Amino acid sequence: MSTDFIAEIGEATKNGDQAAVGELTRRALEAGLPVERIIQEGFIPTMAVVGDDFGAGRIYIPEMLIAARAMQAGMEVLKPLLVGGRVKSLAKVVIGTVQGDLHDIGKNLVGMMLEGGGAEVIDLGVDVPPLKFVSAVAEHKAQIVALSALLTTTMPGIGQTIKALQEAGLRDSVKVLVGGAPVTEAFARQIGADGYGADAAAAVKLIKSFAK
Ligand code: B1M
Repeated sequence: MSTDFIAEIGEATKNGDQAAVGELTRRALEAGLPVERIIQEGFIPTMAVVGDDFGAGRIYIPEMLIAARAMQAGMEVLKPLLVGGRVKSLAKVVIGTVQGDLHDIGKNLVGMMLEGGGAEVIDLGVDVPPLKFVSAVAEHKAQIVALSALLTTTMPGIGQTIKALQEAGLRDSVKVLVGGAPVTEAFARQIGADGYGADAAAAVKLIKSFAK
């Protein structure tokens, strides 16, 4: 029975049926499926298929966008369970998708999981210029900056943000965590980040180690 929910959530996400995704996600939770399974087995592989279909020219941007919106409808249902209700903040984290990049699903998931892990998250959204990250770090006295990039063409925005933090004299007071599909551990090291998260769970683990 539980496998059917996962398959149905995947199918409805791929078809961009927001109402069905929301409803199926709610029903899957009621049936006892863990949140992590719904994300890891339902949403993420579906978006990978959507990406492959786009890459192969089988679908176009509108279809990719409606699938993303459908996944977001499901994530809205899961959000209260991911975020929980912490009182004491583990760390203040400024998060955003770098300049030129409009992808936000992975970044939102990382943000939600970080909140769930006890961090206070200041989300700057998408297409965030380096200086906006710098101002937010200064304003909120954040201990961590989390930078997401989904395009190979926007990955340099990560390095530019690190440079802007250096120029503002803030680099030593923050840890920089980076991630996103094209980002690798080697790239993170090369541009001088403090950590690389392959997925949202890895990002939370790293933040916890930074906060120690
Ligand atoms: Co775009 N897109 N897209 N897209 N899109 C990709 C990324 C792509 C791989 C598709 C493909 O061609 N196969 C490709 C990039 C190729 C490349 O550069 N390597 C691509 C392209 C080319 C484009 C456009 C350029 C298309 C065009 O216009 N010709 C365009 C660019 C727009 C822009 O940003 N300026 C574009 C547009 C879009 C939409 C707007 C239609 C939509 C985004 C909607 C939205 O986000 N609100 C979209 C989508 C949906 C995708 C795919 C299909 C799915 C992305 C996603 O949400 N995945 C994607 C294909 C793919 O990734 N397989 C694709 C689910 C999400 C949970 O995973 O974001 O990877 P992800 O996050 C993961 C990890 O990466 C990690 O944790 C998450 C999982 O736990 N993670 C972090 C992410 N950030 C992290 C930060 C961390 C740590 C971990 O620490 C800070």
